[in-house]
Parts: sequence; C-alpha cells; structure tokens
Amino acid sequence: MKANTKRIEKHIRKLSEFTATPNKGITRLTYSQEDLLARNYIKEQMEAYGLTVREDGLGNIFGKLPGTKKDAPSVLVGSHFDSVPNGGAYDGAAGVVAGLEVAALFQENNLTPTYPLEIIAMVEEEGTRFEGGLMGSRGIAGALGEFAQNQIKDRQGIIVAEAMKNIGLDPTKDTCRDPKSIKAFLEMHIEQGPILEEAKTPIGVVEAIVGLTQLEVTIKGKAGHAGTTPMDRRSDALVAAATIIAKLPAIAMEIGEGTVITVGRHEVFPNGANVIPDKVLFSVDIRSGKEEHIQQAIQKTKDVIKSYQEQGIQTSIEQSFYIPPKELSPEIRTLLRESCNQLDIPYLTMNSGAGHDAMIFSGITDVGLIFVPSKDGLSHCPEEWTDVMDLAVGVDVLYDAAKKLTE
Ligand code: HGY
Ligand code: MN
Ligand code: MN
Repeated sequence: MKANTKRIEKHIRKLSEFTATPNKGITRLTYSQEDLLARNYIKEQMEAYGLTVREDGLGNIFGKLPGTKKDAPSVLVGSHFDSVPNGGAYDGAAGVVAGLEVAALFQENNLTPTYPLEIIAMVEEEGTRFEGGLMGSRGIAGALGEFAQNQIKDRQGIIVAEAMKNIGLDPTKDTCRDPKSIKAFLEMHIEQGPILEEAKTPIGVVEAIVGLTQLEVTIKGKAGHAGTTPMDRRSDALVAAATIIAKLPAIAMEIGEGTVITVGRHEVFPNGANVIPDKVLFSVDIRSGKEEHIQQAIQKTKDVIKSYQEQGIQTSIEQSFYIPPKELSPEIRTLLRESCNQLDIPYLTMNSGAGHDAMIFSGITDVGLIFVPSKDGLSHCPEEWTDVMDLAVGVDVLYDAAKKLTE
C-alpha cells in the first residue's frame, strides 16, 4: 500500500470538524463559515504538498503541480467539499482527501510529471444552498450563465457574488476553463449504496452515471382559519401537495429499471398550526439510467400535478436543471481496471445512481470515477462511514492512474 492512512484519517477528521451541526452530522453550506474553515485547511495542505494554490470565480480550489511539458493540459483529481444538511463526513470530502494524498505521494516520491497535476476541491455540488447543484463543476465547464455569480441566489435571496465576498472570495475571477487545458478528470467517491460492501469488493470502476433532473413545484391555494372554514370550502395547498406527492413513487415503479423519484424538500406557507396553508413549494428529484425513462417520468409527474383540479388550487412547475445519463471514458475505465489488476486490487464495474461532478466534466474531457464502499450503503446522513483502509486502497488506484495520465 502506498497511501498513508494516518494522513488520510487526519484530513477526514479535520474536515469533519467544519460543520454547522456538530451534534448531527456534517452541514457545510457553500460560502459559509464552515466552508471558509474547510477551504483554509485544504489550501494549507495543498501548499504543504508543494502545490501552487488558486481559487476561481466561484471559489473552486485548485492546487497545481507543474509538469515538464510546456503549456500542456492538466490531469485534475478531486471532488467537492460542500455537504447536504446533516450529511456524512465522506461524501465529497473523501475525494478531496484522496486528491490531497495523491499530491502527498507525488511529493514523497519526488515525482515531476510531464503533464501538470491539479488537485481540485469544488463548491456546491449538492445544491443545498444554491438550487440545481453541481455549480462548481458546471462553472468550470462553462455550463452556467456568464454572470451566474450575480444571478444565482439562495433561498434568502443572497446572490453567489455577495456570499462569496462575505468570506473574502473574488467572484470576478475567471471560472470557465478552456477544455483544452484539461487532459482528464479523476474522482474517487464513496459508493453511497450497498453493492461494494455486499460484494466484499474494495473498488467500483464506474461505467455510467444516471441522468437526473430536479423540478421545483409550487402549489397555491387559499389561506383561512382552521376553525371556522368548513371542510367543503377550503383550497388547502398542503392537502393538494400531499395528494400529488403520494402518487409519484408509483410512476417510478411503473417505469422501473432503476428509475427513482424523490420529494426531498418542501416548504409550507404560512406554516401556522391554525392556518389553512395557501402555498407549498416542493422539489422532485427524478433519475434513471435511460434518457427515455427520465423523460417519461418527467411527463407523468407533470400530468399528475396538472390533473389536480380541486377548487381554487393552482399548480406550477419549473425545471431547475437536467443532465442526461453519461457514459464515462472507455479509455480511462480501461486504465483504472488495469491499475486495479496491476495492484492486485479486486474491483467491480458498476453504474452510479448518484450524481457527481464527474458527469459535468465528462462533457469537456475524459473522466474516470472510482467508488469505495459505504458501510451499510448509507449516505447523506450522519451514519455515513467508510473504513480508512478502503479509502487508502482507493487512493492507491487513483495515484497509479494519475501517474500514468501525467507521465
Ligand atoms: O444528489 C446526488 O446524487 C449527489 O449526492 N449530489
Ligand atoms: Mn451527495
Ligand atoms: Mn458527492
């Protein structure tokens, strides 16, 4: 084993200290004080490993080890460092830590690459603060509007640029990378499911990532007194929303083949116990491995919502983003399988039901994604856990692949 488990453990432990909910998992919102503490730690470690550090116009962090080949494209290795509310210590962080450890191994072995190595820690993959998610990688890939920092806002109406300045970041810096400046992107991520653990296999080589979309649904009714309004004279937005939401799982089950539909976030207004709700906002997260299945699920979901015609209820739907299913680079998948074989590390090939920054990068460069096991398949919760030995095995594969891609 080449990776240093002590260093890996230290980085995971330190990053997990930067949370707004220390008693209930990791809550690290982009551009929060917790982001700032994590960012400073990551930059410090990048400098300690001999990297030249910079932040772009969204606050993505890059640590570069120059190569000998002039103006050559870089091999990027990393993941995201934001979290879901009350999430776990490994989602995203494991991939950033793996990148740091790859840099440490390059330094320890005095490796000077031909192609530059860039370790990357990205913002806002989860979409917990700014809707849509994958914001950091979409910015790098040029998939956000030119003035995104002044247009994208959080649910308190704070724009990205303002939130960035609040922690000392400069939103006017360049963000979009010329695809010709990137040779490949490698990401290690926890599986967030049970497959590797049940197969007692340390590595998953990901072949494709599901397509996903998120709808933002608004249900409008009429506020009223809970005590004096007869049941047959109500336009209760929450009853309407609940009736609609209860019909959505059947759509996914009917389409099948791994199609999933989740209502993860909802807000009730005015949210008073003795007031009939007049507005409900809720999210609908739809995923499937096949594009036609996602389109079917979107259409059926919209039909269910529009078919709700109770008196005084109005519905509206916005699609916050759509990313088609992505097959990852066959060449890099072969390279990763070869690394596993040469290191005598068992692996499985598999697809990803979770979205990842890798799917955005696959639109502009060759991408490789490896999974390491999640205990009990749990993720997006405080119980999320991956053994440090599994993290270290993943780093060994990543390090071998990064050496080959940069030589
Ligand atoms: O939602 C996802 O699949 C990822 O964790 N952002
Ligand atoms: Mn996640
Ligand atoms: Mn993630």
